[in-house]
Amino acid sequence: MTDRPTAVVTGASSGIGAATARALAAEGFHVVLGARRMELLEQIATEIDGTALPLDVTDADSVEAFVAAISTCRLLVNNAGGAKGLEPVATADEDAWRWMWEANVLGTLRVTKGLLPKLIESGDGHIVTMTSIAALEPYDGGAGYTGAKHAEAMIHRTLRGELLGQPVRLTELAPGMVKTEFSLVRFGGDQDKADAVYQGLTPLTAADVADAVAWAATRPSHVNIDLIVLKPRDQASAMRAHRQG
Ligand code: 8X3
Repeated sequence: MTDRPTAVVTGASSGIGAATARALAAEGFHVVLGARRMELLEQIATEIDGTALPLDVTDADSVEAFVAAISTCRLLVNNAGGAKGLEPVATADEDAWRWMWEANVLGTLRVTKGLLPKLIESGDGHIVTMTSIAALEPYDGGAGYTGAKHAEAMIHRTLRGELLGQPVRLTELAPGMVKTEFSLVRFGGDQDKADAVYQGLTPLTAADVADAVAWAATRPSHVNIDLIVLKPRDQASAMRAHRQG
């Protein structure tokens, strides 16, 4: 048992999720970390005195078991998700699209639905959803991901109205270029392609994004930070960046 408020972070085994778990623990939360890679998850949980639980957001049974293992929840960070491929619509891969829809859209829906009663019950709930600048604009080759991120954002933004009158805040985080495993996953493990995304500029780090989550989560209860868009100084939009050399 702990008297710290509970924060649940999905996709917490690496990148923005892991950095967010660390930042929230530093702010006094007991963090429940969910992800598929248990070894990594348990290392981080031990480091921050949190709790690691297996979670595959694309699997309804896994989400159900995850939610059942959580007794209280004051803050939920919907971070699990990602992109697969960068093909134009003309050659879109349906399996990649299906996965992106499952992970980003239905995954966020399942976890949010499951934890909503506990967030309300806490009397001071907060849902942070990690969308992307891909939830704000289209870009070439990105339709599978931008479509899924727009849909995920709509779940989140719809709740902002549906939960009026309930003690739950909603914050959407929309990062641009952040150097994590994101591009490595998108390009199926091709390190050269992943590195090229960040070449010639200084991308955001996972800690930069986590810092924004921690800030939003520690404002007074009556203050709702609706949307934070973060990009590197050298990035104006998904398709427009300044690169050295
Ligand atoms: C990641 C940002 O621009 O690669 O969500 O879609 S982008």
